[in-house]
Amino acid sequence: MFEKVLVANRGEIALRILRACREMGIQTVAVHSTADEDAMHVRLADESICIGPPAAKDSYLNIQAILTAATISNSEAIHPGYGFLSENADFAGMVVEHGFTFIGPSPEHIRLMGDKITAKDAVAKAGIPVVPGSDGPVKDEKEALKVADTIGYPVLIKAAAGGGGRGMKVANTAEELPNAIRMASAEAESAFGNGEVYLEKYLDHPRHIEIQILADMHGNVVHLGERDCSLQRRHQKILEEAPSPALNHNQRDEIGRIACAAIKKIGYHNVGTIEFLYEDGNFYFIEMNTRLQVEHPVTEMICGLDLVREMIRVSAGTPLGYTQDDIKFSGHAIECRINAENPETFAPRPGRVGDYHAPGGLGVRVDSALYSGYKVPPHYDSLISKLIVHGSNRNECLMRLRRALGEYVIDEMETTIPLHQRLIANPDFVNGDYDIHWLEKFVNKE
Ligand code: MV4
Repeated sequence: MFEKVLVANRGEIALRILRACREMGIQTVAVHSTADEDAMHVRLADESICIGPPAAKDSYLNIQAILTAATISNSEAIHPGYGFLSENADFAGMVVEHGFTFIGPSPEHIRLMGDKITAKDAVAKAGIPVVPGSDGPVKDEKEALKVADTIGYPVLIKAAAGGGGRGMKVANTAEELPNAIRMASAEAESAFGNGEVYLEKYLDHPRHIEIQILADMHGNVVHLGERDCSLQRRHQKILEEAPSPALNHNQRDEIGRIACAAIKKIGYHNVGTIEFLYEDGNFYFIEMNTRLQVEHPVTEMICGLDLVREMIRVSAGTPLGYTQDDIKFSGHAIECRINAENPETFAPRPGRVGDYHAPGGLGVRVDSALYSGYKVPPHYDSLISKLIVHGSNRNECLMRLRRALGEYVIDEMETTIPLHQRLIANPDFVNGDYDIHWLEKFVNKE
């Protein structure tokens, strides 16, 4: 096992990783920007190194500074967390070239899944169902019209370098298609420097369901069930739950088996998430995430597994030591993302936290780097706390969640807690009756 790990991240996820390391007897190194001198992750680590000024591009995205910090601290491995450099294949490659272990998949697999076209092609060949569409990039208008004619309108034009919804355009008719392609391609070119686009059948009322997988470097692969992440606003997830209210055991087992077989075939190792759209009983692959995700705790709560510990173990070359039959799902978990934002406009509201008290008690977990007097800096994302609640079933989970949300004290800050309180009182949500468009309508009407 590693003796010392550098955590190339900040906020709650840095704490999450530091905690796993401490439990494993691994020494830790925090890196931080000048804006984060008083941040909790700096205090919780064994050592800390300042890597640059507040702007992320000069600190948490500064590859040279991070590699230098790893060198001078004598670290063996680097955990990237989520966001920042976590899905940067060049960074993963440089980490390895400098003699460190990247706690994550190989640079090749990050690159393969980072391009949405090569990702879709690879998983389709490995047996995963994908959305009907173009076979690779669309070269020109003529080809696009032909594909659209075969699959039927409406169609969605997506950027190969996209993800997170950027560079997507819907075309409802053949008349709309040429302009939609030009616009999607131009947007992708300016945002990513890659104007390549592909075409898919537009699904109009899907759920977003993602499968968590875990694979070691010896060909052992397990899935840890699914998360329903349909509740999003402008491609930002607000609340996630596991299991999905829309799936039964047989559907879970089947898509899980398909996912594991594909992961094995692709030779992928470490944690990963296979994202699907789920509509009218069918799964359609959209993307694969090659990182630890924000919402990983809901999976941990229902399978009783420490995903960060597992990803560190497999990165060190340790075999999983268990099989799919050993994974037992228990109860229901929901995560609420608490952001330092106005709960109506979602405008960021950084600033100083007054009195602070986090919820607790049976089945309640709070992943957060907040403390009383902490100044939430304006330079990074606005996630300040994740409330994760577990219950023996969905109803118990909801009752507990309502109770826990009421316990939060985050004085002198605007947060999205009131939004969550309204959301979990809504009958559609209580019934699990929602798709990817439901939350936008909910926040726009109330
Ligand atoms: C789609 C889709 C409908 N049909 N693909 C949005 C971001 C990217 N991850 C994929 N996205 C979508 N792809 C087809 N063929 C609808 C979306 C989509 C979406 C997906 C998941 C969660 C929220 C969403 C909100 C709007 C659109």
